[in-house]
Amino acid sequence: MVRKLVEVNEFVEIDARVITNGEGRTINPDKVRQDFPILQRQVHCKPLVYLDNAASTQKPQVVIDTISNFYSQMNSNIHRGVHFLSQRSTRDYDAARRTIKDFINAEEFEEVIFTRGTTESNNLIASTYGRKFLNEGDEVIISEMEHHSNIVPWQMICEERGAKLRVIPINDDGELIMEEYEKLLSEKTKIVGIVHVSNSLGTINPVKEIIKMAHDVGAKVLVDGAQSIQHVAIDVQDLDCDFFSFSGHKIYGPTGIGVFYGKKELLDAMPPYQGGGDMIMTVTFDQTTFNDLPYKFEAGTPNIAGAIGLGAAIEYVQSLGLDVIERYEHKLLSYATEELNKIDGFQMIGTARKKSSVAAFVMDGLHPMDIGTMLDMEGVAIRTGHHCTEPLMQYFGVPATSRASFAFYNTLEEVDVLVDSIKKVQKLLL
Ligand code: 7TS
Repeated sequence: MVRKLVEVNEFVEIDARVITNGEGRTINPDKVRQDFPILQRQVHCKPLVYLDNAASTQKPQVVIDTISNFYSQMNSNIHRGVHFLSQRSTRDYDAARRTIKDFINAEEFEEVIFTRGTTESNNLIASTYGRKFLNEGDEVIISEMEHHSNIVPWQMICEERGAKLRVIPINDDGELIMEEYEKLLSEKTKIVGIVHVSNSLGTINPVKEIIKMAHDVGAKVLVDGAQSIQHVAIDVQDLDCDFFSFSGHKIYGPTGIGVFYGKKELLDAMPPYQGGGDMIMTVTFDQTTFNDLPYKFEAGTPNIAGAIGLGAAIEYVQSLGLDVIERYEHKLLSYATEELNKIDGFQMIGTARKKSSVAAFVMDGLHPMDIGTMLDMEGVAIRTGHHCTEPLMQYFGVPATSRASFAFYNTLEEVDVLVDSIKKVQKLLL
């Protein structure tokens, strides 16, 4: 039964499973699951329990339909034709950029650049901003919990430019040691690259504070938002980040499309990433002048259907509301943490006070690969391995973990299936 709601943004649990906020926005898992066709399927004759959302999320019907409609009704290249289809696809491509601008609260349309994903975004920033502004003796700070895509591009550019890579250490709960970060900062620091939410631990880092501290020494900050964009409301102006990167496929959109946000004055000062069509104003054999933002960074035919599909995904998320999503997922994670911790021999890797949607663990006497393979036979999809964070695995002294990662379409009952399946594996293998 729905209780009377008094205050806007007050959260109310209608029953054990459904959450609504003061504006009447509701996450009812039974209802939202209907939007995702793949969630209705079976795997190995068992209902699919999809808990690999940190790797990639499933797509709602509206995203599938948007992509299908693009190819069946609108397909054409953008920015190049006077004909109807080209103008329509250009309009929708730009509309998707506007949707993203509003979603992350960028000041300008031109500050949202389409890429292939977070990996390409991070590489783009290192290769353009890094190559132009890093010099011998400068320093780049990253953290011990970065994804390889926010380590390797910086390692490569530091080597090329004679700069030094410094690393913020973490504690045993998987939280950044902020005092150590403060000690690393100096006038030599030019760039800080920091993950917002760790894909391997779920830790939510205090990015606003990190950014403020970096700015105090004159450094610029890239926030890797691959794991935050789908879970936490992002306001790039409030964060005051210089760059923010994310992938479409982690926020219920298509693969092969992503975004890099940058402050306009920095984008203007940066050289292009790739040369080719669309990124130029004029070309002669002597000289090329570059196009305006955002096109300066979008050489060649982009992933038009992907961008439009991502716009649809973000509109879908907005229609649900990130505040209720966040609240619902918090409830799932708390329940999962409580129930998993009751299993003998279970050890959570990543016990930060502020966490989002990730339960990574090791089990006494069981290899993560065996856990993942046997859970799969129960229809439960989790991820096992180093999750592209090898230095983090080295810190915890494990070669790999098992990781269940949640989305708003997961249910408390699916957490029960996960827990029961792990116990079954123990019974069979120990
Ligand atoms: N940064 C973080 C924090 C990530 O979690 C990932 C992907 C990336 C960057 C790279 O994103 P991509 O879309 O360019 O590949 N993380 C994962 C994961 O945890 N399991 O599979 C991919």
